[in-house]
Amino acid sequence: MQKYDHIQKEDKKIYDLILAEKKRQEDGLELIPSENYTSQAVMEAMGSILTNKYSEGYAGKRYYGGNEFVDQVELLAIERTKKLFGVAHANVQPYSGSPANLAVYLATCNPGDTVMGLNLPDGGHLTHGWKYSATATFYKSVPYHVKEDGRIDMDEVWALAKEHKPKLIWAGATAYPFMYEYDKFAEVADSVGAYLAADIAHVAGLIVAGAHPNPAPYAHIITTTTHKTLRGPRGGIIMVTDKGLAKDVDLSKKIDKAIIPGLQGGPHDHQTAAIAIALKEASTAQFRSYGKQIVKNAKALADSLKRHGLKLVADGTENHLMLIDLVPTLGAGGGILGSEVLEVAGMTVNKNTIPKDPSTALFPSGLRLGTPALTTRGMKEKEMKQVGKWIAEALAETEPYRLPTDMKERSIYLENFKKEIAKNKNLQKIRKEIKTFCKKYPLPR
Ligand code: DSN
Repeated sequence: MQKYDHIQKEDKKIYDLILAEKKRQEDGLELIPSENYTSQAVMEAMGSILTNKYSEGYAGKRYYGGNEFVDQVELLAIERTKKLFGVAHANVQPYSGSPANLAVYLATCNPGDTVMGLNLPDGGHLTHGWKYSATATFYKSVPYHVKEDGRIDMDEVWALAKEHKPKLIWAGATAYPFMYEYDKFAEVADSVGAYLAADIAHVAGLIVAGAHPNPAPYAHIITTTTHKTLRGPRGGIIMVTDKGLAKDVDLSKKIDKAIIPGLQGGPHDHQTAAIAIALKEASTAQFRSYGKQIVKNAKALADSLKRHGLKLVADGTENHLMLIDLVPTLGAGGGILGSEVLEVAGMTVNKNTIPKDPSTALFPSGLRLGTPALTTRGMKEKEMKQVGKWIAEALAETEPYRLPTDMKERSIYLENFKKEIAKNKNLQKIRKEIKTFCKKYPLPR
């Protein structure tokens, strides 16, 4: 395990906080579906001397000298991306997923052009045109939605695309328990002449493992973060497919220009090296079985939750994540109560809207959870049964509580609720059991 001797000498406060966070990650169950544990090799690259360098521009065309080695690092990351996802071009410089997506708008749209993406409360991402995001300030956002059964309403996507003639359509989400139907999105985008951008941030690792369809034959552009199921450092990648180049021969150049000079300055070379390492790791047979196990574990966890009486959006999952609908047990807005009790019991999830949520995005009625991080720790279906049981037992402790509808009452109520559950004996018992259980599943060494 990584040592932090120098930090200990230089800055004891930060050292103590890092160790406390390390303990938190070791002792608890990480169920946030967008989080994961990177390898030590990835972390070493993140802490390497590459962080000292400025490299504005691209390999062979930098604005600064001294980039002969950085060029090779970046070219390796690019080649590995192209091979792994079967794409024609890759830009590995986006600082993370949101700037990667914004660069796609810059490359394909003019301010005011119409774009379509999944509505945020329906599971979509901020950068797919949510009303408070820059992507809706500078572009005309026409969101599409999911149906009662939780699946994307493709009839609505067709109707909106025909009516509004978008320049860009996003396929992707952050809280969607189904596989993405890239082929169907391609039919719509092609029929109205729109660019189709697949945001695969959540499922990139599953795609590489063959546990989810690859959008490369259907989309013009693919974006991803590198730190979710792909298990790399925090970062982003934009890919251009053969189909993208067939639509617009200059698309790769437009994407590269949108990143620099359009949006960013110097790339984070230490991050690029760590991404390259993660891509190498992701090309192994071991990673393929990891990705497949994520999905098996998600199904096992969903089954366990249902057996213990919890309601799931879409009644389960086809990928790495699921959404618990708390309306039957906690009423509207119960997500905050659910996520707090789980936290006290040693399980980290995030409160999330559910389709047609009767409450708001700030006080949603569901919980989003997934299996990428637990699978990295080596847990399998058997362990998921136990995790589901703990989740149900912990959520049962919310029984006496209901979120007040009056907004003023809410903050005092939540304050008291947090004080009470912090002392809850049943939650403390689960936390202790989880801590013991976690010792058998160490973080990557
Ligand atoms: N914040 C990410 C997630 O949790 O899904 C999306 O960017």
